[in-house]
Amino acid sequence: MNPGQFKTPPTLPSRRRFIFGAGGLVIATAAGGETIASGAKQYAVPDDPRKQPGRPANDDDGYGVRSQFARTHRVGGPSWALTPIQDLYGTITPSALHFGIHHAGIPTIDPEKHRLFIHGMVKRNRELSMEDLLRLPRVTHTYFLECSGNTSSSWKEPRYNDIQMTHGQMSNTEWTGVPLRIVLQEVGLDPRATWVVAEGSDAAMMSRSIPLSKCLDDALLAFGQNGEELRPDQGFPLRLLLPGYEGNTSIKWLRRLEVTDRPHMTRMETRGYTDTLPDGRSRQFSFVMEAKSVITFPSAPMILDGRGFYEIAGLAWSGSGRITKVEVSADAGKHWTNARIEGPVLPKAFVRFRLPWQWDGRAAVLQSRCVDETGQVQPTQKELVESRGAKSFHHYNAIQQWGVNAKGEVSNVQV
Ligand SMILES: Nc1nc2c(c(=O)[nH]1)N[C@H]1C(S)=C(S)[C@@H](COP(=O)(O)O)O[C@H]1N2
Ligand SMILES: [Mo]
Repeated sequence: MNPGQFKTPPTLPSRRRFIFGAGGLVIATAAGGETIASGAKQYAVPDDPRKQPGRPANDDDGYGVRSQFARTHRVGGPSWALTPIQDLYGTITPSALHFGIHHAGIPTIDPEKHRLFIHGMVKRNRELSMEDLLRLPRVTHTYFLECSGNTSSSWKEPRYNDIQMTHGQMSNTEWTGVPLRIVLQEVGLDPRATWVVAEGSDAAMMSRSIPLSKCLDDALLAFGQNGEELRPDQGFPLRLLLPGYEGNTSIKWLRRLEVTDRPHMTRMETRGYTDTLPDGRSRQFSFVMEAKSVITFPSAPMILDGRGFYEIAGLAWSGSGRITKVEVSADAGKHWTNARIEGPVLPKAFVRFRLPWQWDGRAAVLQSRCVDETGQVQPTQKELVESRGAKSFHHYNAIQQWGVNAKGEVSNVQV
């Protein structure tokens, strides 16, 4: 982890007074000698630029490199890497910072040799090369991807005191691919078909059964990630991308689709990604990700640099469609204020919400609560545990609470 990695944004010096103008515009005024304008030192002109020749444009192998001063990074282990959502500005997850969950490592696949085999209850079996797929009509859409194990540590104590650990298994990407519908229509479906089993070509041959209705709806055979080819971590050269569904179903390194009339009961849908309910029954095939939001600034383990103005910012999303409302509370849920949602508001994609906040230096509890276009309201921890029980692991979408103490230390609390 990165203890103490947070710095107050340099463009937002603390200990300044603010006037709230018409239209919610926040205008800063000088208060004593602590503003940017008052300190000539802070405007120091760099050393003679002629003595610092710039880097040539062609010294990077044709693929850009980030600033040597940039520090934003994933954290993880051999089978997982977490997105640093606390450090990202807008809604798009840079590909190099996309989280990764790999049940048997990241395979190296030559796209020229890769094939997608489609068989089962179809009129014609087909084997498609990447070249075949790249000739088909394609679409580009922005969708979030969230592992249904994201925030699972919050079902019980102790909880991680770090947002990257609690919420880092999610991302929002501009995906490009061929609608799966087009390929299924091309092979011709047996009218009795109801499911499609998708299999990856990693060592685990990870497979999941997907309802045919989803495959004919917005499912993508994706090869593009934020304008370029997929990263190996994300399934290069080809993955299934099921918008709004739990991340596990978006099979990476996709090599086989078997059209069937029943689910296959694979390991990832029996032993994994299934939850035990309070009455002992199992919640299985829980595909759609629930409405969820989280305040990314401030969040644990940041430390606020004194009282004054801060912009609360966060992300909200729902696997059922568009986010319609995000409310923020700074007093543990007693009062709620509508946050500003930045458009465009896309279905099954992150939205960024923001709300100006004057911190008075006293202990506070920050929360965000979202509503989606189907009317789904993000539940409290208590409501969620009451309905799903404490034996659940996946699909944790309760309201996140960040406690701020008088020293400005932000921590993961439940009040
Ligand atoms: N073939 C294959 N597909 C896979 C996985 C895998 O291990 N192998 N991991 C799944 C899980 S658990 C999740 S949450 C998502 C994560 O996608 P990402 O690694 O691109 O973030 O991919 C899914 N698809
Ligand atoms: Mo996952």
